[in-house]
Amino acid sequence: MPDSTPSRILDELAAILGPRGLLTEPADIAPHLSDWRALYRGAAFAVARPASTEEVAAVVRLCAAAGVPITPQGGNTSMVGGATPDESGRHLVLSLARVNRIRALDPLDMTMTAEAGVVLKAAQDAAAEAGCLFPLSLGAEGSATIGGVLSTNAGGNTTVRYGNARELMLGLEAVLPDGSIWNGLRRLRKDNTGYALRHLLVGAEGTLGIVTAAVLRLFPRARDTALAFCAVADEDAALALFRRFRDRDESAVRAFEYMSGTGVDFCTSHIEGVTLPLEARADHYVLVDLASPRPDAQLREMAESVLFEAMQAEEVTDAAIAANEAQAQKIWRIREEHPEAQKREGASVKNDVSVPVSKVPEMIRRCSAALRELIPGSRPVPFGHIGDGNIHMNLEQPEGMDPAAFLARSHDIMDCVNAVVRDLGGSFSAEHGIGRLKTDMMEDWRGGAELAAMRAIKAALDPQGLMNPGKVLP
Ligand code: FAD
Ligand code: 2HG
Ligand code: ZN
Repeated sequence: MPDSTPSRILDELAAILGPRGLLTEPADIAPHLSDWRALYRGAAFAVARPASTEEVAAVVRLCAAAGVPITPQGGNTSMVGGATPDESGRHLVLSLARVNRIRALDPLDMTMTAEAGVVLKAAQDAAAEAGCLFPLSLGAEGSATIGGVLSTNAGGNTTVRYGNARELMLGLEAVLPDGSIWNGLRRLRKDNTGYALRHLLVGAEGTLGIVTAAVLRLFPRARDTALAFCAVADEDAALALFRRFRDRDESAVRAFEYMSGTGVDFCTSHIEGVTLPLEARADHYVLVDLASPRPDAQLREMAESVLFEAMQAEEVTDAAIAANEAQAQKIWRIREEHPEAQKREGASVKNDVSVPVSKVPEMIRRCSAALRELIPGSRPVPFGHIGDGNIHMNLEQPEGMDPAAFLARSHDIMDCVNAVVRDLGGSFSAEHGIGRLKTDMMEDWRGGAELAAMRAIKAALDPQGLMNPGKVLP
């Protein structure tokens, strides 16, 4: 650490943050040093927990003057090691957990101004209390924060209807790498005033500054809903069913999720309370979630009619429609528990990929065959957001194989999937981001003019390279 010793920095941090705002004991710091997947274990000399934008700015200014690298952290649910510091011990982890007020909610503007540390579920609840909807929804919503979902441009289950986090953001407040506060909390639907700085920070994974608050878009709440869980003949049938629902009423399709038989088997065998709502097991399933702000939308009737047609066409082989909200939530668990169930089954390698929606069936089939050939006995577990072309093309270890030996093949597995994805015009990183896990793929996929422009932006905004170093850019 140049010039200033850690103890000097610690004194100055303590003066800014007070006793509740600075963690230095190893036991207190430990939960901030590893990721949800346990892929990385880093080190940090302290965790700063500022309680306001001004405190964030003071910490960033101090670090900029002292040359201290910062790892921003929200709910620490990153799937790519994005919020974990490296092993050097030189980093300060900057947790936004205490910058967590909802500053304003306006049902006429249909906006909410929320600070970065507001947990996604709390933002959803605040919108619901005001009779509105904040639609971003993902399995980690009980921990992930507004700052985190914007910094990763998270997608989740409702992208098909409402877009990614980026589309749900109108304005932003951030602390830039020099410690200056940029207040761009504008509640405007139209605002063409030069470069869209807010969109640069969204998806930057903390490498261009610290998001401290955002203006989020709200929507009318659902007054009619219906949820169906279906066994489908194959991947093409899943897509054909998506098209049937979309053609009937695109605006009603809130989520359309695919699951393989293998993944659902893992959930029903490992997760308490998760059961199959159908009579027989199948190799392919789809969850269809319909919602409308119109109380008379008759979505249950619509679902029944579309499923009847799909059954006659032999696309759907069996289906259950939730009778009430409790049943709907129970069915959603089959989908949401996929990451946890895969963890309990053993070691797995994740491939968060996207292809044009029309190519999803081919992608799943080609990847599954190639992966089985690469590692005999391995179990492909494709699942996810088929309605927007983003499938988690994950691979579970063969039964009985040493997990470490399986994980040693991670790069071969990712390369195998990525070769197919590239051939189909897709992306190697759909919604989880690059973090630390995928930096070495950036040159290959985004090299040339695109990566050069990204590096120029990074150098202009963060010339010392102190904001989340080692992430995103190789
Ligand atoms: P963190 O994990 O703390 O950080 C994520 C990245 O953002 C890091 O690079 C960090 O440095 C940076 N960062 C965090 N806060 C700030 C800030 N205020 N300013 C600047 N940078 C910041 N993701 C999806 O897209 N869709 C899903 O469906 C989905 N499902 C998930 C299910 C489970 C069970 C889990 C564990 C994760 C899932 N994720 C999903 C991944 C993860 O939840 C998202 O990436 C989420 O957006 C991360 O939010 P967070 O607050 O936990 O951020
Ligand atoms: C989901 O959609 C998340 O559940 C996690 O994006 C995906 O575990 C995964 O691979
Ligand atoms: Zn996902």
